Amino acid sequence: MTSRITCVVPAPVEVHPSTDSFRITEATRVRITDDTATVGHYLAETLGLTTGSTGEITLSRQSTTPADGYQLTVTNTAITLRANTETGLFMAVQTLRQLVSDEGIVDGGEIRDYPRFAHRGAMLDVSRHFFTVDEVKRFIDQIVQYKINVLHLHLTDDQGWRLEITGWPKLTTIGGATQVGGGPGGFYTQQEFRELVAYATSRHITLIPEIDIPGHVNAALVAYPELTCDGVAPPLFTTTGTATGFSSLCTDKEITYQFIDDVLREVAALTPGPYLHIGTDEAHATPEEGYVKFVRRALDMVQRYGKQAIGWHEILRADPPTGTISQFWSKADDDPRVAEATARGHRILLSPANKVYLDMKYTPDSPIGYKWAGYLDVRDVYDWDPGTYLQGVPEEAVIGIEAPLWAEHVKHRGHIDFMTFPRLPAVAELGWSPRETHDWQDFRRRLATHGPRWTAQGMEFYPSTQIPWAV
Ligand code: TNX
Repeated sequence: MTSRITCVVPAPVEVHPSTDSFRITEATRVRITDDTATVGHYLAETLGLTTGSTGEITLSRQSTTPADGYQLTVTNTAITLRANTETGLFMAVQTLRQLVSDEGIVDGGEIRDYPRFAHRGAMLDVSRHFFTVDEVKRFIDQIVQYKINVLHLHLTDDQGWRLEITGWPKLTTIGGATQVGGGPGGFYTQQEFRELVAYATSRHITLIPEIDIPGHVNAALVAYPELTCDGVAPPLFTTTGTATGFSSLCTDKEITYQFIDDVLREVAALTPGPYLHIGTDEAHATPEEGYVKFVRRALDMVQRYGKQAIGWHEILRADPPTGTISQFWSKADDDPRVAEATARGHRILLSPANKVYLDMKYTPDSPIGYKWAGYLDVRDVYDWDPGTYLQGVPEEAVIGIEAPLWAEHVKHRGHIDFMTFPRLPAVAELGWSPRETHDWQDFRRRLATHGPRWTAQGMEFYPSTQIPWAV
């Protein structure tokens, strides 16, 4: 059998297998020091081991390792994880987990590794169908195994408003009361949201909250009809289907700006991370002049509350300041406005729908999903280069890559598993691994060995016929 050290996903920068191997037993201990304690305890918990002031598994801080990078060495007698930062050590732990067999054998060798892009994200839409705090935590624990370091939560949309805002309680009591198909919906209290943020932080995940404005706001308008131009509350929106872009905040009313100021202030205060996502996509029901005025005022607020704004790439219509990040989601691989913006110093986050939309069907036979951006089997997701993909956009302008899981069709955690795995590991490899390691045949071979792990973790992944799954 090939060594597990040659099967790591995402592919490390350097892998040097050896003939050594380390056997983990009940007596194996994780050696903890002051500056490695947090990750050391996480490692021990993950592998079911104890910690101590001595031990065969050692974590240490080493300033010469690149940020978020690490070095991992496995010999017959010791396992050593070295990194400059806690995040780097956490990444080393994720690699180590992939090297351990069911019997506790760790294949020997040495790995040196660091990421290609800083931002390696997944997005979960909790508006179209609501997912509980525990379901989101489960998702976090799945995605960190592939060195994903950003979780973008799409918290509001036409179908439901999912985060408590203290000054505007009906947003959640009314606007959070249902979902696609008419089920009971739900929302996070601020206390629950803080718990989620803390959990994400403990997993070295930056959480990006998205409040989608000025469109995609039907749930808010049902709760507060004064935010519409005619003052009339629309009905709750529970239909399954592709309708988007039909709702808008009234950009001519001052109360709209009081509203978003309160919302953005509270969300900023709940979020330790640097980013606030303000949506801005598909605002087809917002007149152009109102859209531009609205987006600029919203951007001022985000800045006032100490955050950096992200918007879907339509945000460039409002000519935002260059610090604003545009999340590119369309199907075309050229967009002159995006290219022009990057020439002026804008940075881009790549989420091309025809490459990384996790809500697309794999094949015509897939039981759930859309197909408007095409069928996306594993190879479609894997075989492209974020550094050269968008015409006129240089790699330096790309902060990274993010795979959105829109949830019109995603009803429960089994659906989350099915749509996310095995595609997200392909996205993770595009975001982490050096381009020189890119090789579909080798990726298939490595990924094939991960199926049994997912099964053991209770994940209902899609067994794509493109992958020669190990059993
Ligand atoms: C487009 S991508 C949307 C979402 C839908 C998704 C379905 C984007 C910014 N907007 O509102 O859920 O397509 O695939």
